[in-house]
Amino acid sequence: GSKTGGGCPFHHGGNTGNDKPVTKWWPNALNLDILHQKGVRTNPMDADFDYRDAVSKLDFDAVKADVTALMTDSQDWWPADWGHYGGLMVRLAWHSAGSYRLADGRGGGGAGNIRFAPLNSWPDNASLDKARRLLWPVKKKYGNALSWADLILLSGTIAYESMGLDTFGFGFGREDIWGPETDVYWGSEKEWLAPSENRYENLDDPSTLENPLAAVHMGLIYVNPEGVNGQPDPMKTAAQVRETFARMAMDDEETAALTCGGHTVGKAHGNGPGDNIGAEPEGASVHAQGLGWANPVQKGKASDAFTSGIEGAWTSDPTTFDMGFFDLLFGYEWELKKSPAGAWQWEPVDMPDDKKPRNASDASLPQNPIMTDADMAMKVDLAYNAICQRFMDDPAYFKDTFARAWFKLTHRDMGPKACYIGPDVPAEDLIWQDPIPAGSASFDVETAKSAIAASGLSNAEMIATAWDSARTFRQSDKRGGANGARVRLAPQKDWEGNEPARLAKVLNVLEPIAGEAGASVADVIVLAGNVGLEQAIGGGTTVPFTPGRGDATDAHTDADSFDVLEPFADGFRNWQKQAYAVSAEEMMLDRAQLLGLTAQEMTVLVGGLRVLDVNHGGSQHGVFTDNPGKLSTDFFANLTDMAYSWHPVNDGESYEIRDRKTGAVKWTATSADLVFGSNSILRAYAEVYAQDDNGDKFIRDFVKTWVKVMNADRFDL
Ligand code: HEB
Repeated sequence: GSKTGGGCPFHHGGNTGNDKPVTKWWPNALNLDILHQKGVRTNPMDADFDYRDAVSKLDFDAVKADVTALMTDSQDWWPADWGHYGGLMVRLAWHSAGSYRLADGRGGGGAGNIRFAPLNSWPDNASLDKARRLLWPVKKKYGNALSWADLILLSGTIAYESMGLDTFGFGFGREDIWGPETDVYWGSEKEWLAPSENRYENLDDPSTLENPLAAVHMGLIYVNPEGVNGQPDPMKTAAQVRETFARMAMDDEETAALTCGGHTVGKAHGNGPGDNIGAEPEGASVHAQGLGWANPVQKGKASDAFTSGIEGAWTSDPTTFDMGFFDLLFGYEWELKKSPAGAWQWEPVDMPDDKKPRNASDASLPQNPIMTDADMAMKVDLAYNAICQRFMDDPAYFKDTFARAWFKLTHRDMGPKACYIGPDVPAEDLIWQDPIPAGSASFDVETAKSAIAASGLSNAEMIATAWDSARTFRQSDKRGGANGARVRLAPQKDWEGNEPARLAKVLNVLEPIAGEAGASVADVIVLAGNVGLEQAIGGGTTVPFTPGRGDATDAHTDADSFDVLEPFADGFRNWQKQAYAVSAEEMMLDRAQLLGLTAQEMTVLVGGLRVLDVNHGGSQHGVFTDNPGKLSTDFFANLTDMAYSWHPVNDGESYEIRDRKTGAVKWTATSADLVFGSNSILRAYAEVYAQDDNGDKFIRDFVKTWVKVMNADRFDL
């Protein structure tokens, strides 16, 4: 504000900065923003724009030719090392994909999130702003038909092809987002690269890294290249590499292939003190125009670039995909040195000049190659060493293993094969795609429905089973969901959240009905949920159903990688496996985000499911109705009724809803019930459904949201 009270009518930083969200005063209040990230108002595309449609019409050959040409079209404002951008583009694609973590499926390159904070400004992503700027002419030319997300991953793949690797294929189909993701937890540190102790219970035991994180420091994709907390020790680094790569679903062989194949090309940049490197993109001045890490001593030469502070290439010929990484790592002894920027790096003992890579700007200058601590880990760790020996014995095997691991890395969060578009989609089914055989879409739905209705199963049993089969879906990496009926298979059939005994009983009834009808079990599970729902609504309402789901078998199912889909809490069925540090309503919110629901949809589903009496284990918490089993607005009407008061019992473990006049306990609840009355936004939605005029709307909205969840994984439609 100004001293005079006149002056500029606009209050600096009023509501345009980032430090004062209006809710900052109440840091413990549930923040529903994660449910509303992809609003129509932030998306600049026309309402009828469909990216999958647009990209299918792309001139794929022309794009690939343009990206290939770009690799060797060095620009003066950021000259290419040895005249080839291959290494840089591979690193862009890898850092874009490498933020993926299996635990919640979040992160990864599937949405172009590296364009936005915090990823665009992570210290580990230095210089990748330049890589994206180099790609801009291609993005500009192909426009809406080529998303940034697709272009970024394509550029790394084409880079490899242009350096001599036969890649495994490429699928297009990644739709861009238009602002930072707010649902991804990257860690609680307030300082970049804060010491690793912050996120481990015990730094010597890498498995104690805080879940779901998959990097050892804030701002890093994986491990510290100089060693654990910057102290070189390849044995220790090996353990960290193993754990962080496992958290993105990579085993030892894939990890070794990726690391060795990754560093077969390109170089590390740290040819100088790096003292006065400018702010990262998000913190730089307006005139930096979105670029960061300005280098005041760069003299327009590739060899001046500063990124990690480590300096040098890994191989003798860093623009060719060859066996050079192994030749050098295993062919020489390596000793610890400091780079010109003062970073720890390993350099070879007594390497003849003719074996050395050349300076990135001057092909006449031999320069020592380097290994990071993580590269040395491939030699000193026994398991990685054995894998590398096999790769060296059989280069074709190495190339194939690398090509497959690269494909997995860059496609892991895209969902099933049905989501891939374009001429280079590999025909082979891969186990990590969670393949599902096609099911029949032509069976007689009405006959199947009659058989289900006559089966003797209760509405609650059918609704709960359908819900459980569908609720594993997560839009983050498009895994889980009702399709495939993996709820029949290990490990899911034994998850406590699925009430194994009830599940087995229901499946015993539904499986023969599916056989009889010529339908998949997956379809019949969902159909039975619909039948239960229709009976609970009454009055001839039909719940829309789209047949065509298939049944996966154990052979289609990588059981280990399904463990991460196990629900530890389900606010929709008012259950949690045990007491957690996180509140029931926070876990419900997180699950709603993964299901792709809005706050309104979460509200209508919870309120409806409560009165349908389908809580886990038959718990009566939140069943605020005198007519359990009938779909009604009672949950909302009673929650908002001042005839009752609300009381915590057992230290807030649960709540009692008492009649104000008599003091009698009318119902019980959890915080996942009462939050719909306490949180001002959820209360606003609860009031909508409690209103006398919205009974029909409630039924309509509930059915619509139910169908949305049942169909969330129907990428085939
Ligand atoms: Fe890497 C680079 C580390 C993995 C690919 N890397 C790099 C660097 C570093 C690293 C430090 C340098 C940067 C600058 O520029 O300075 N990595 C690392 C680690 C790890 C890795 C620690 C874990 C083990 N990578 C990786 C992978 C891949 C890669 C997996 C793929 C596949 N990188 C890469 C490339 C490069 C790098 C290509 C180069 C770039 C340029 O050239 O620019």
